[in-house]
Amino acid sequence: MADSKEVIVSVKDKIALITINAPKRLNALNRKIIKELHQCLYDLKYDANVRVVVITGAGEKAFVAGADIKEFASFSRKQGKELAQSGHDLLFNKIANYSKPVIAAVNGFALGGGLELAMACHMRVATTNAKLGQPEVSLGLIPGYGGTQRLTQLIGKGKAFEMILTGDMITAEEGLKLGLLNYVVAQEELLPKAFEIANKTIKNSPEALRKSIKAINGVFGNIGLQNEVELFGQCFGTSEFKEGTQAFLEKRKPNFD
Ligand code: DAK
Repeated sequence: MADSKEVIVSVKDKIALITINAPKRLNALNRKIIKELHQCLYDLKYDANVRVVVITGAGEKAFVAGADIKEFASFSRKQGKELAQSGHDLLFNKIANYSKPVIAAVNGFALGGGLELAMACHMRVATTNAKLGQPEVSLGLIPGYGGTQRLTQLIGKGKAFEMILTGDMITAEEGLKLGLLNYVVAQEELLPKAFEIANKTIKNSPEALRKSIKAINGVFGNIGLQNEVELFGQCFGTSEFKEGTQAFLEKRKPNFD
């Protein structure tokens, strides 16, 4: 099984716990982490001792505060599109279509690619201090890992427009009301609650679970995701993307006038 410094896996009582372990940069996703997560999920898929997967972030501040802005700030339009596609293929669609239930245990900020990761999971439990948002427009980008599609599917068009176009974060309580989160609990209850749900699925037929996931996903097509990849790629190479990412790195507000 792939175990490394930035992605840690432990298995107990048929539940695999994957921890993204880069708390100094709030568990921001870079290419290395995406690859490691992909490898873990691949291994766990064929591990007969594992019936359900829980994904969380290290520390008490963030689940994942987005894709690693330092890494993607220099990407070209071509790289942006290619990497959006490979991110979908390697991780986000893999999770959404995984043959075993996947639960996100959201322990703090879930922003941009972090919220997209949580939304690719089949269920989400969060701590009371969690903050959820798609702030990509402040960087001159659109959500590129399925956010325009999965957020709209989960909370409806009106609220998805509001979250994506304002880039505002919402609280865990609001996320619960909108149906973006399944449960909100205190920090110390996060993993116990995720494991409680996991255990409820474990007692059921694995084949029926696999087919249920497939059937539910069948409600939604893939055309929207393809469209998102194309539009996301177009954002790279624009002067607004340069300004947005530069402003973040320089710790100032962007100027899109
Ligand atoms: N990337 C890189 N570093 C990050 C980061 C991120 N997304 N988020 C936080 N950090 C780093 C900070 O730079 C800081 O590092 P140092 O300055 O200490 O070296 C450290 O984590 C602690 O963060 P703060 O000092 O900012 O902590 P605060 O409590 O003051 O603020 C915050 C917490 C979560 C509100 C703030 O860190 C923040 O606004 N973070 C950025 C949120 C954000 O905009 N996330 C990115 C959304 S865009 C792609 C596909 C998809 C995407 C991109 C590319 N391709 C296929 C190419 C998706 C894009 C996104 O996710």
